[in-house]
Amino acid sequence: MKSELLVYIDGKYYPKSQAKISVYDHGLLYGDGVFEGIRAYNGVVFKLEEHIDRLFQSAHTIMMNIPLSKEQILQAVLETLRKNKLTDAYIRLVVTRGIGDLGLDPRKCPRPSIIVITDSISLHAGEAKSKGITTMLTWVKRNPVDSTSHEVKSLNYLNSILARMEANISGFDEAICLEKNGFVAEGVGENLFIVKNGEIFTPPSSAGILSGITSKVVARIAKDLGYNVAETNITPHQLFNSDEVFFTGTAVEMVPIREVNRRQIGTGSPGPVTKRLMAAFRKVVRDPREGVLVNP
Ligand code: PXG
Repeated sequence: MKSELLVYIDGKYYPKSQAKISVYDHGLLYGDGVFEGIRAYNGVVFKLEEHIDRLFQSAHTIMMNIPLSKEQILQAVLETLRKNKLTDAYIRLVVTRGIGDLGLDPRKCPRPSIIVITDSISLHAGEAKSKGITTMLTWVKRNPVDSTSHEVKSLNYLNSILARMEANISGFDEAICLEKNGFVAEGVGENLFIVKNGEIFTPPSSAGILSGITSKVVARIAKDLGYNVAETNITPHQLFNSDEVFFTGTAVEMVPIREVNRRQIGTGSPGPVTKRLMAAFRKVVRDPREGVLVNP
């Protein structure tokens, strides 16, 4: 029998079935905490330092002092992977506000808890990547920047979960959220790009979206290949009439979108720019210079 995966919680390692935190943890009671989703490819943790930087930025905004340094967090991630003998993995790094009382005041929580889950992943997502996925614009607006927006990668994902549920019950693969003025924002856990006349556009951070690590890499790849890439407001009409549309994100990597609210995008199959960027992206994620080695 395969032994259970080990989970890091506050400096100790527990088998998955015993990896538990308190019901008084404000991460559970109020969604008070921050997280990162990270991938390792072939013994390299892709953009690990960037993910840890973003984790600390999220924590800074919610005024939570992570009780370890960035280097200590990085070592905890690597050690968890090594203990589990994982070279290709999905990593969930979570920092909760910690144990408090039954009131939302975070001053009652003396010490945040740090959790590192490393699990195996299947690298091939089936037909989604070769054929593209169907999407819908939902009524669930992305929270604005003067609210609990997705700029902070917090444990509050109900906004995304509501949007995803609408896609599920309507028979679409994924949802796309608009921001409060009606411009296109992002997917539930993915950033969005469109291609029009050979140029590439993506929504600005004023849309209340997460500043994606994958989207930054994809934009850089596109620029290196000679494409113009610009952040700009995108209307639903512009989205429907794009030549190509795709999502980026740690979980989905890059995935083409072939339909939005039953409007076919381009030819209805992944376009040449998307395919070219996907091929380049596949190489970049396996480049040791783009991440941190699990076994240095
Ligand atoms: N927008 C939001 C709201 C996200 O949560 C992204 C964009 C893409 O960002 P990155 O940095 O990953 O390129 C995310 C990331 C999941 C899952 O389990 C979701 C994310 C990351 C990892 C796993 O669906 N969201």
